[in-house]
Amino acid sequence: MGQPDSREEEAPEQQGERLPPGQRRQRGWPVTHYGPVPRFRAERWEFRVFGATADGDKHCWTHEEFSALPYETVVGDLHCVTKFSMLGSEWGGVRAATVLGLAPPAPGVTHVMVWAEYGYSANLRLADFADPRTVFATHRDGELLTAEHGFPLRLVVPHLYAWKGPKWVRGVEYMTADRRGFWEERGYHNIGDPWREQRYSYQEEPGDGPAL
Ligand SMILES: Nc1nc2c(c(=O)[nH]1)N[C@H]1C(S)=C(S)[C@@H](COP(=O)(O)O)O[C@H]1N2
Ligand SMILES: [Mo]
Repeated sequence: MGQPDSREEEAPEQQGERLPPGQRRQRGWPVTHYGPVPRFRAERWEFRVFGATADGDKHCWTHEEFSALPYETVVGDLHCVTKFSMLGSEWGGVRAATVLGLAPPAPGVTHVMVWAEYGYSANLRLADFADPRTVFATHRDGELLTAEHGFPLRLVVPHLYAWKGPKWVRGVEYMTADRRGFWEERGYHNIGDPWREQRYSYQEEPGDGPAL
């Protein structure tokens, strides 16, 4: 399963500092998602940016076009709210910031909804989406993603719980107000910062999210 992880050799204290509260380190890469794994059909696939774009238009990329966008790598951890963390993967793909540059949002945009196959969605604050660590990944540690892990494209937002990173992602909606995504409507925290242990919606404070 993948290559040996050079970060295995980290001192335990360093690993500890990288583990958010209540998380334990998982070796290997489990598969976690709701529902079936979609089948990829290149000719039917497109990536869409829509909603409150600066020019009012939808922006679409075919799989071939999206694959030609600048490829960058980001080292980041994956923290599942069910309490395991996979530390130190190198994610390769297109930074969300690149997409924002190619399809700029209108001035009033504060949040985005990231959409995936079968209607899975996750909402993010614009700043979390624009963060340089946020990447639409095609690869992990130099290897193409497998179908179970989101091939052909998944979002990785290393500084938030992993449900904020849809696998099989198909587009982004720019929003001028916040709206809850799939898990955020089903009891999970609207923001999902693992360092603040924002797991469940009952922990939300005023201003953290729209009324349930
Ligand atoms: N489309 C989709 N993406 C998803 C999910 C899902 O149910 N559907 N689950 C999320 C959750 S809760 C986690 S922990 C990660 C798991 O990614 P992995 O299976 O590659 O480890 O995917 C996230 N992305
Ligand atoms: Mo998760």
